[in-house]
Amino acid sequence: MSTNEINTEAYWMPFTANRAFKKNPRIIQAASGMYYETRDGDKILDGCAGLWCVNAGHGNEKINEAIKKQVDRMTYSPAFQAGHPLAFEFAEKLADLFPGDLNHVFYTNSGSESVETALKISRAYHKAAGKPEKIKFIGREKGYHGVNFGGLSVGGIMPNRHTFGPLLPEVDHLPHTHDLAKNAFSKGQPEHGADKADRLLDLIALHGAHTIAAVIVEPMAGSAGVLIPPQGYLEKLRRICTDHDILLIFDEVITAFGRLGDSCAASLFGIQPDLITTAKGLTNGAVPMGAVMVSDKIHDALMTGPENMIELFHGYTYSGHPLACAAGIASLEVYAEENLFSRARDLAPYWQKGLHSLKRHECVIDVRDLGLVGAIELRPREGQPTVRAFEAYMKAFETGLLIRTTADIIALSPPLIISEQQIDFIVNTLDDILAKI
Ligand code: PXG
Repeated sequence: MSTNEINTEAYWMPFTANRAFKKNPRIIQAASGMYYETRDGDKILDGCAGLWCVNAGHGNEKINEAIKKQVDRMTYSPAFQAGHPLAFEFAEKLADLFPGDLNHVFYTNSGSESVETALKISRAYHKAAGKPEKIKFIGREKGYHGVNFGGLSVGGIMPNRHTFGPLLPEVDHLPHTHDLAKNAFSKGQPEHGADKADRLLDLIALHGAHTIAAVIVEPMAGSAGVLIPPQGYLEKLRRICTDHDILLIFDEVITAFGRLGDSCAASLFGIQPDLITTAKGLTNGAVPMGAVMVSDKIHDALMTGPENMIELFHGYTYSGHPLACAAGIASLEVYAEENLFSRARDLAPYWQKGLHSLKRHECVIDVRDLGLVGAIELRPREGQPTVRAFEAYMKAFETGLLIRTTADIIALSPPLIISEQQIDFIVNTLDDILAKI
């Protein structure tokens, strides 16, 4: 059976140019380790770990076995007023993995739901702590926090927002930190831009700290095209938030579980947020799941009132789903057994060197990297934004490499099991393509 025998009409695909796609569908039918297999039998090297989620590679046997075992035992149990063993076991392991007093786990089913959950918990916390007027959220330009209304409101990517307004009121934004004039071709964290965090002081002066519940940022912005935090920037945000009793939420849907060479960005940078949102690598992408890591301070403030009363009126039918918990526990075991977080850290210099060699192409205006994340920013063609990058995407796919593009930026985030030879393949393939586009 070939691709053109699939009827593509009924499926409205997410974040996809549906009409163009359906004229020339790219159908993936299997995946193993670092590779996809198309319906035409071609092997494609996964340069993006799925959508930043398959950190241990595709079809990991241990994770698959854990899911299969749980399928035979129990595929669902009620999430409200009852629990199953794996949900508690997984929470304990996550509390051990995340830094400091982030000892409490609220399960969701996606990154978007993790963001909504963290925003709601922030408001609930201040209410419980006797400061009900602290309700405002501060996001950031170019931020991506999923697609639900809270996440869209604190997010800062215009096309995602503009069709769907009005969004949440009581939201303001920090400036983004992208600065090609000062930071182009930085290796790792760029030098300039920590002062952008001072804009939080301006927003505090404008709105009053007594009205602000939380600041939410991606420690490294992924979707907007890989924006690495300038040196000292996140530290400054932390200090200002602490000084003004504002909660700091790190949205680590992309950065948690090894992507940057540590368990999460908070650990890598040694900065303690009050909440961390996760998803994706939480289950190696095998079963949809998200989780919010919550500090003792916030959790304890909400564990009040009569003991027979629900403390937080929030949750999902599938919170802590048994199959997701089974996949999540096995994923953490695989990450530990295969030392994947330190593997990412050890490979990072090789990765960095390869990517930065692409600087020589005339169309390349920036190369960025951190851990096993990379971005190559292309000069947009005159009057045709995004076209050059999408051409690179198509050429890469035809050559057997899957990349992501956003605007004119190529984003790379391979599974952490990648070998040096496979890094060479990515770099050499892009080298050929960048010479032609
Ligand atoms: N927060 C962050 C920081 C994210 O990166 C979400 C929330 C939402 O997660 P869900 O599970 O609801 O999709 C994300 C998701 C890309 C890309 O290639 C990025 C995401 C999703 C799909 C593609 O840039 N990030």
